Amino acid sequence: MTRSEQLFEKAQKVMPGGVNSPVRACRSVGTYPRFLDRGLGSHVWDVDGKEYIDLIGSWGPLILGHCCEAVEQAVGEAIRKGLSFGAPTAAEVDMAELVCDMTGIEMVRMVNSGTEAVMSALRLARGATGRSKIIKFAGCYHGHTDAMLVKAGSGALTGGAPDSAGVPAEIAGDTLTASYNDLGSVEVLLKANPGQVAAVIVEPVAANMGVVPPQPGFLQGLRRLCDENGTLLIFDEVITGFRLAPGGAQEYYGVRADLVTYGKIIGGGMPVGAYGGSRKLMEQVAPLGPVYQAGTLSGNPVAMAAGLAQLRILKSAPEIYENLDRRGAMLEKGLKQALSGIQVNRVGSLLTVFFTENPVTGYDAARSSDLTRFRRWYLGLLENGIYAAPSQFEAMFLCNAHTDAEIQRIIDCAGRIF
Ligand code: KE4
Repeated sequence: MTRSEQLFEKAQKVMPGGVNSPVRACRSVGTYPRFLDRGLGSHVWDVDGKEYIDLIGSWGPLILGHCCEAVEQAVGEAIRKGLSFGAPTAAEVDMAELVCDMTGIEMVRMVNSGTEAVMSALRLARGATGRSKIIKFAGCYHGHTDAMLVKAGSGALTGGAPDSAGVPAEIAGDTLTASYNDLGSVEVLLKANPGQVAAVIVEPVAANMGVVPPQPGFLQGLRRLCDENGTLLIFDEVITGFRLAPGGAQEYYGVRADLVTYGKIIGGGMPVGAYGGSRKLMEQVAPLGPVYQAGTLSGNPVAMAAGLAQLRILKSAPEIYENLDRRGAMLEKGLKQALSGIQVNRVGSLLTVFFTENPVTGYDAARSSDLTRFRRWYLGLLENGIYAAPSQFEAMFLCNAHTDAEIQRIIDCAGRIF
């Protein structure tokens, strides 16, 4: 038995599925998870000493790679001053000012995960509008807050049904489900629920059904429909924030949301989420306003140090985004040449290979992908020292530490798998 297998055996006795987050269990690709021991730049090593090119990067946070010197140094300095105070610190002000400067939002509140950011933004949208209903999109994932663990209800126009045990039907009933890249499906729901929809929440680039870019006009159309219906537009930028551009998808697509949620990159690898928007909206949040939200470790100084170090580099070096996009394009082109019967969807450094002949512009097309071929793809990459997401419905995350040679190695490997 490998050390990973031994650890997994032990882990399953004391943790549900042996993991602290379901996707890590590798259940959809029929293998055991490789327990990782360390990372450096674009590489990780598992507990058996095997080295991999890392295409997960902790699911997005490590846009500068593992053990980025500036991030490590900032964390080291912060740790020596104390781990947590539960009191305001200068680092939180620096972080808030930097996030507002990079994204164009006026106020921001730090929380501890993307889920918490979404949960808080939804409550704020409901509190600010006095409305209860939320529109989300099938195939988009926004963390595990009850209102987002909802699938389309029986009637297309009726409220949703729980998509997890433990989510009360009453809560699910206030979440309506539309189709990504289908403005008509949003319009129908807004018309069927006049004056009742607090917000539309969307991943500006869907990355949890695999990567599905917004069709031209889709985001602009959502902005228009929300304005016409007094509904708030929430961009869930937990993945796209600070990845597509310093200002995230708002900058990349030139569409402003009313509220934006962040996670992953904002923490530099530490547990950080955030939500923000206009001063008018954010002043509704406690202690100023009636919408309550709180957190013991929100704005934690060590986490702020990591996030600040990473964001400051991203702000100061716009060429990083050109490099990420160039390498993404190189990988996309190479995979399309190496493999047949696939679609490659990419936005910048986010990329997914779908094993289907159909263009993947939405959730149904994504689900038409051949999961048996995907499984072979995943295991073939792993055997060749390439660590990719163990699910068809995730993204590859390129980081600034990936080299052209590594991109070429991934392409060459793809050509050997099939
Ligand atoms: P967290 O609570 O996991 O920090 O963020 C939830 C979340 C919110 N919004 C979007 C668009 C997200 O992608 C996520 C979480 N992303 C997944 C990967 N697709 C995290 C990986 C995991 O669940 O272990």
